[in-house]
Amino acid sequence: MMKMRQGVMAAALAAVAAAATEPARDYRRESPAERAARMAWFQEARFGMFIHWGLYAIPAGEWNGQPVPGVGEWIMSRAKIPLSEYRQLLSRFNPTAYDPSEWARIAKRAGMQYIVITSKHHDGFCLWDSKETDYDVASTPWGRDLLKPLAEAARAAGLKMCLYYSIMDWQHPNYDPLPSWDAGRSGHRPDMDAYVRYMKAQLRELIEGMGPLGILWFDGEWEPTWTHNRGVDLYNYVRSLQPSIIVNNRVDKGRKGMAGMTAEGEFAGDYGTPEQEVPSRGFPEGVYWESCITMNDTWGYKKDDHDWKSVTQLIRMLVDVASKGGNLLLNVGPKADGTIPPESVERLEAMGRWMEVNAEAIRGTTATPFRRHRFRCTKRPGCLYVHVTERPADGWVSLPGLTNRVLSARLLAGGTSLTVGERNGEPAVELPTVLPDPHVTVVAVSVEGVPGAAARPPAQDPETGVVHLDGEEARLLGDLKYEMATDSIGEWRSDDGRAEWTVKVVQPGRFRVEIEYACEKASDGGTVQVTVVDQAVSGQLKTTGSSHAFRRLVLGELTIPSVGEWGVSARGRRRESAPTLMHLRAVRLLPVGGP
Ligand code: H79
Repeated sequence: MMKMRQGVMAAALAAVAAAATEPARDYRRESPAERAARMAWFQEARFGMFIHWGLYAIPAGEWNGQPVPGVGEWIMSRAKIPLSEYRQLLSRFNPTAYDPSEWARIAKRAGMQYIVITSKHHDGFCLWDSKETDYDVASTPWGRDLLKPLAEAARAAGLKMCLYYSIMDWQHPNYDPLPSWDAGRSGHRPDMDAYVRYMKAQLRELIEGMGPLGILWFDGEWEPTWTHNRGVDLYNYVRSLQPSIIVNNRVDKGRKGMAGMTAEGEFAGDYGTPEQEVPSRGFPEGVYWESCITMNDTWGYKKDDHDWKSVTQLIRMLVDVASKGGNLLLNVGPKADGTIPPESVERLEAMGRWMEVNAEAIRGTTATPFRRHRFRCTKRPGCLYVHVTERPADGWVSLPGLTNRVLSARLLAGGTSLTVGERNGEPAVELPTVLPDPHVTVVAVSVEGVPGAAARPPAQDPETGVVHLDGEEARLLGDLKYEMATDSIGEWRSDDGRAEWTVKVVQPGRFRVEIEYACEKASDGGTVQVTVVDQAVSGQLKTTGSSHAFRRLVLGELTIPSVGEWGVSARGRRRESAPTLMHLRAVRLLPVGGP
């Protein structure tokens, strides 16, 4: 819809006049307390539903009878479809089975706390009746807004309504650049200032029409025409319309690739957005993040994508994310008829059954107190939750370095109380002979105070025999530095850098040595050497594509002759003229053969 009523016009002019007299406020500056209060619901939620829905659900991954590789919502780009052709989908969009209350029920029953739906994806199609364009749901046979009814259903179910909005737009006549595959499109006049006015008008419609919203989830910010200044301005604009709103970091240019966290600097955005990955560890308090993940391999519905993650994988992913202090935004891609694929619904129902029993170990918790633990853990004042995925051979879960007095322990499933004792001088809890939940069995350990843990030096896992040495725990010589952003040791700029560990070995024997590393293209071809006492193993480092993409490399085998404390060190040689050697995340010694 495009007509502008006179009242609306007058209101818009008044707003412009008011904005001109008021000093612009920079919403990036707020006190830690203000920020924490604004982020509180997000921090507690831990689990939300992402919904990718639009015209692309109609072709569902197939164009002119041919399967199109890649994610479904990118079909316009992947199949190089001109707008003149793609827009014909408008006349076929009629989701007669759309039932927003059912969607809200599915999310709620899964244990989710919020919904983020694509109000407009990269293709530019708008799921509400926008005054600013005809390229919207009002121009389809369905003919009416899809978002407000969902907002109402979500709120009725106690869920926060949130919107995704793509900055990149393959349809708008002023977006810059015009999509490369559609160079012959007529009437295109690149003008980012005009396009920004369009975005702002739409965002005002959304916030004023659907509000109050939980999150505005921007995306498609990576093209060079989108600048830091524009990002800051848009962030402030959105916050000025609803000061309490949460805005993800893709509003600005600070996002670091798919790892998604925000770079150092004055970047706008309230939280990091890892995409299709979970960070290797958590972040300091006050750093918020949310991993967005698909259940198969596409965001928008694709009829041929059957690569579904299992319920166990999904539950363990939620636990992994919560144990690191983040949120999981799990995607569904509804079909063109308005139904969520049954494979997604089944999985969400199973997650819901798990959450019914175990939600207290997820919702409202914070990250594990342990630097390193056999199992994922979460905590709240008075309680530590251990998410057990496998029964240790001796049946005890040990809590090395726990600083709190343990009062009691029980399984969340069934409430069975468990024996509390000590193992190897550390507090421990005895598990039943059979774990009741094949996905994750949660042990709730009641403690005095807020669960905390003292650091423990690296030690061999007494059960598996594995020695795991984290980059973060190494003593570093030369210029080496541990970098939190990549969770690895970097700055291997001269060949005298060395990382050293001392590890307590309880089961000596033969070990296979492997490293976990990343290596950017320019540094391809260095060598790395790991030494234990007088034995060395080494290997060639091939590029992993970037300093964020980690891979394992087996270096060889060596023997640790006896029980005791042993020194392990890693060093290397760069290829001549290479800027650096690698990023080293971990060294592992894996027992080979029998014990
Ligand atoms: O909506 C879903 C996808 O359609 C959208 N984001 C999710 C939530 C998405 N679009 N593109 N991509 C995901 C992948 C894009 C990756 C790249 Fe980049 C953009 C590679 C180069 C530019 C991001 C920014 C990664 C590196 C820089």
